[in-house]
Amino acid sequence: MGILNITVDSFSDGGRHLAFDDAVAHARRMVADGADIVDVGGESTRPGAIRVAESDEMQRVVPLVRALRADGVPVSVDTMRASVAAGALAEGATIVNDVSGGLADPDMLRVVAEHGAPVILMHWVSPDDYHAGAGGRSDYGGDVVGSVRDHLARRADAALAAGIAAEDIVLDPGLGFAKDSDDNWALLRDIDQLLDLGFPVLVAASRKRFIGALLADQDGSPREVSGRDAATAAVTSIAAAAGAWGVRVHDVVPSADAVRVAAAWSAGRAGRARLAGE
Ligand code: PMM
Repeated sequence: MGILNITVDSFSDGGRHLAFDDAVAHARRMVADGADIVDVGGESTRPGAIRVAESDEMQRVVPLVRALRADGVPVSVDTMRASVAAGALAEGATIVNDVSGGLADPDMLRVVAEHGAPVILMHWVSPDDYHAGAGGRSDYGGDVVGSVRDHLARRADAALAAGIAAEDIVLDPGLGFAKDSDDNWALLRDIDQLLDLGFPVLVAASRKRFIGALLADQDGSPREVSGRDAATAAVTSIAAAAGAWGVRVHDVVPSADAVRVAAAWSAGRAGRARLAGE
């Protein structure tokens, strides 16, 4: 999944058309580079980000989805708003990616169900539910993996109750959302526990702060964002080998290659098991 974030700046007045064309060209490039789907987002979902007005998000996202679909680009829409999801689905978006897991907008799961669309439900701590953890981290009672797993199981139940088909539900641990580095690495290490819920799992580690922290220099300064893609691809290869359904990344080529490495590696292992009569 290639990331296409449309920021406020890119659509400011004079640059509007240029930014639109750039966005379409970037999406095309990501597909040529090996992305199976392009994730279009018109609102920054970073914790603490100021929310974009609904009409602005619509204006950014819907025409772009229309243009991409006309080009044959498969699209997911990264939104917490049911209205934007509905607008994008009407234009042919294939998947709704809701970082709030259907919690931010009470109409979201119903809208997804009505369209018969797949949904990505991310683990999300609503601003009201922060437990005063340091640095925006939430309190997971010493068991971040169990807490995220149980939360995602409840969100999957809510989606099923809304009428979304089980095979249309994808879960995502929400790396970096109200979590510190240790939390993120624990969730990656124990991805089996999320896979055990029986739904496909999406991993979205690309260029995130915990990758920058891992690669910090001797002074402790995090690696700059532009230097985080090789480590992102390393996460991709391990996640893919562990059975992740997908990865959401900025730089497509290294991760597409990493997925192929993981597939070849796993196929080799399956072949050996067959030869050993396992
Ligand atoms: N992270 C961001 C945006 N959308 N969607 C899903 N499903 N999972 C994520 O972890 C996620 C997301 C924020 O990252 P960005 O600023 O790099 O897009």
